[in-house]
Amino acid sequence: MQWRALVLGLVLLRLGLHGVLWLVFGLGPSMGFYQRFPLSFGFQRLRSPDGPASPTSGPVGRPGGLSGPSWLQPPGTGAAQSPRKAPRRPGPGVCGPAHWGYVLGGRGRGPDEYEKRYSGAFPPQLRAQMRDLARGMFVFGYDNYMAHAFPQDELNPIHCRGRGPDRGDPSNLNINDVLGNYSLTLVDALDTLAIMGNSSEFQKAVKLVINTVSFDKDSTVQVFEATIRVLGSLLSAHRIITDSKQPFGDMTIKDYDNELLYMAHDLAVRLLPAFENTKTGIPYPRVNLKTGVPPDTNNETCTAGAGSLLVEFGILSRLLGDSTFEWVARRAVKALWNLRSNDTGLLGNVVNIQTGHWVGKQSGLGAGLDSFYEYLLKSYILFGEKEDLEMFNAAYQSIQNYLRRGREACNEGEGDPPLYVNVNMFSGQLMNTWIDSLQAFFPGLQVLIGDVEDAICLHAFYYAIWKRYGALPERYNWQLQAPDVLFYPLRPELVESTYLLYQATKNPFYLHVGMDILQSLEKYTKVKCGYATLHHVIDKSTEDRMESFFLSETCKYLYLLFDEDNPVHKSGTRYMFTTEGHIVSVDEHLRELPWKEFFSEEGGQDQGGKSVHRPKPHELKVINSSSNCNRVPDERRYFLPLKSVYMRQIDQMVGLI
Ligand code: DMJ
Repeated sequence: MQWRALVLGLVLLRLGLHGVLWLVFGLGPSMGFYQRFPLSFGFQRLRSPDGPASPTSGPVGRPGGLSGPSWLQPPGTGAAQSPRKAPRRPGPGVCGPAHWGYVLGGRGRGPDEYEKRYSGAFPPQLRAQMRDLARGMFVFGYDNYMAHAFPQDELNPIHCRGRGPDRGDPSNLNINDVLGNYSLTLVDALDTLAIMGNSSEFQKAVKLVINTVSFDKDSTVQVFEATIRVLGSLLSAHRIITDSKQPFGDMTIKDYDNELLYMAHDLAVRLLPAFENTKTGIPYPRVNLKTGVPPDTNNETCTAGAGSLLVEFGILSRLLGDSTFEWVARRAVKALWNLRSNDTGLLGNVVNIQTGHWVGKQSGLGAGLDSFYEYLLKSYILFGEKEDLEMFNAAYQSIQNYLRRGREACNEGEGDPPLYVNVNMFSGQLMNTWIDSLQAFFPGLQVLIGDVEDAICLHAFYYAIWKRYGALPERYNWQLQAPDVLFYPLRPELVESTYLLYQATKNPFYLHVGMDILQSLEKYTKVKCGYATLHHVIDKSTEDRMESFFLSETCKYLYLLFDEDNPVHKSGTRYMFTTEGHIVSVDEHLRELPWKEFFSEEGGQDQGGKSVHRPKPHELKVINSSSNCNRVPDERRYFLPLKSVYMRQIDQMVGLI
């Protein structure tokens, strides 16, 4: 007994020490550490109890002893029955410089040295230099897209050509899900132009979009991708144009007549067939913009794809005074929510939209689930619907209970630093030993709910991986200490979290992180006509693709990180970022339910006896504070009647909200 206790004590001590060393090695954005600590990065390669560390494919069983990192251990014995205790929370002020000296320096190193290096001032000239570098990065990518690729969807930055849907191979979903033959990169980049204060290019781009982009295309796209990249961008730009305060400079468009809003409506109506003929209310993953759901379509969708439409659809509904879009998006969220496990409260990553059967039982924070969680919270922030917050809170608790492994607090106690792993949604058992680069968005979401302490830790883990490769591999195996999937398509998630953590802490450490990321992007991904996907994060070979989110998110967050005085940061303005990084101002206007009044009247009167004009179902009513927004021309190409099936269902919605 005594022997066991002694061995256990020694192992715990070693793991605790390991954790400190990991933080020290993983976090330092500049040279110096390796001389002082002649050990390799992070944890040693860990072995499973029966031999070499197991590969990623296939479930990894619970090890028999303490031979693996604590991330292998379920949160309690019999995971589904033993939720993790609520994490300890730091007291106020713990995230200030002293805290940072502590984290960066590790116990016993004394905070001063590290505070000096990372928490000291980031000189204003350097900040301006980095801001200009980020702007230059955007401009180089954008100008090359306009010169070599527009009106196609994407830029092939190595061969300086455009790229559209892969018509020759409809099964090439990697391309066809996203590229709809609608000048995707231009549309997705609109609000970045505004945020960078480039009013002439913003105005030019908006006019180009109005005059040249059409959704009447024989393109089968993913509903989610079209929503977040295109619909979201159109709505964001529309709000920027019609904002009476014009904080980014003059972004108004002469004779603007809500064209972007009508385009958003047109696109959304073309996406609506995805919500028809589904027994659960969970939408089909893909639609053809001309013909609706393809006859041979798949009945399986990922949770994030089906359940992260509420922000864009809700904004559209509230701007138009037409509840249809919000209703279908909300119905999808609720249908998914009702399918969560009774034991763990977790959702899986792939579901059959007709049977409600979970095809993918993996629960995690990355691919397939990421923005589902994000939009529960962001819908609440935007629309103030309490049920969204309740769902988010319950989901967050389940995540803490079953996905979070490692020590309880970021900064103290024994064991490995916290990590969120992939588990079986029903049992809570570990399913594999990788995390993906999409999960790096999560610290940013934690900032929004005030769990800054935990956000700091998870962000640090991802930054440690970035430092090792100068990029984030698509999947990283934390047990093997090696990438499982090697490409990096210029994703924004780590930059996004870095930016939000900087806003929350104002700690210059995050400026150093941003500078490091910016410099590696310049070094490894810049090619002749733009920035290229890294095919292999180790040998740094590239692929000829620049995804649209590079301009709409990666460059935007980098720029905002260094642009302290940007209008987005001014007090009095409150902006929220959609999952594609598009800004939406959070204001009371979006918390109104225009259709409440619409549905409350029978025979022309509302509940208070006021007479109300009840529009016909096909009448497009624009609700907008700006003066030129109430004129709705009769013959618009974007004018499409609502399908009666939605009108019938809308009555039920009144009861829901
Ligand atoms: C973007 O399209 C969005 O951020 C989305 O939520 C996740 N994937 C990409 C970026 O990686």
